[in-house]
Amino acid sequence: MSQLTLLDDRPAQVAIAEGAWLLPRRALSRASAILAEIEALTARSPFRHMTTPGGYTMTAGLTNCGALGWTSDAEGYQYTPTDPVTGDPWPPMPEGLRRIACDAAEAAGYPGYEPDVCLMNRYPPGSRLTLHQDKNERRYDAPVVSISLGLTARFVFGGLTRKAPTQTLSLHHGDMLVWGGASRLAYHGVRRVESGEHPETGKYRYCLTFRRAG
Ligand code: MD3
Ligand code: FE
Repeated sequence: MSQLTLLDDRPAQVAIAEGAWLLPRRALSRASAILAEIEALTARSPFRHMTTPGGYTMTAGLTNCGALGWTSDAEGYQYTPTDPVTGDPWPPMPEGLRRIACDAAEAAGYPGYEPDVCLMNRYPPGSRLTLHQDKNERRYDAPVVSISLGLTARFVFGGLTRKAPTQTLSLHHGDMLVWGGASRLAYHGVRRVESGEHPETGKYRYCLTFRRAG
């Protein structure tokens, strides 16, 4: 089941791990507005395929908005105030997006969230994100908040070591995750996205992840 409509009987908030929540459909009613924001933001800082320090090219296209943006190249991973492709500052984080992230964080028990990064991922069919930790941020007391749009993905998460057992979860159009507390440094990844056609995003899956990096 990859298209959920009338069959979606998931509750509004599901505990996934310690400090981690799935908020099914939370951004669904604002999905087209969010996609329009992505369109405008990527006209300024386009999606690009970054290189990893290991010499691989990432299969997902990435870009950012906010005061800082996550980048990867042969030298390593870092947060920078400017887009290395354009030389300009990353586009500011739109207030509407920031509000959606902060409201979700608050609903999951993290009031006062102040994200300074929105990392945007675009997954074409066949792309994936191997198991990793998000640990390039300066501090880990703030949660990571995500909005999934378009094609459904199987999200994999484990524990605090690479070999801890993993679980898998489907992320559908409009679903949000709030990932903090004891699970903030959990290993996680995204399985190969299967080809499909979504009425709002065509052949792509998008994921916006909000972080406090600075
Ligand atoms: C942080 N993105 O961009 S959503 C990433 O669906 C990333 O595109 C995935 O992992 C995606 O780094 C996952 C955000 C997320 C989910 C779980 C986490 C971030 C997390 C668990 C621990 C720490
Ligand atoms: Fe991650």
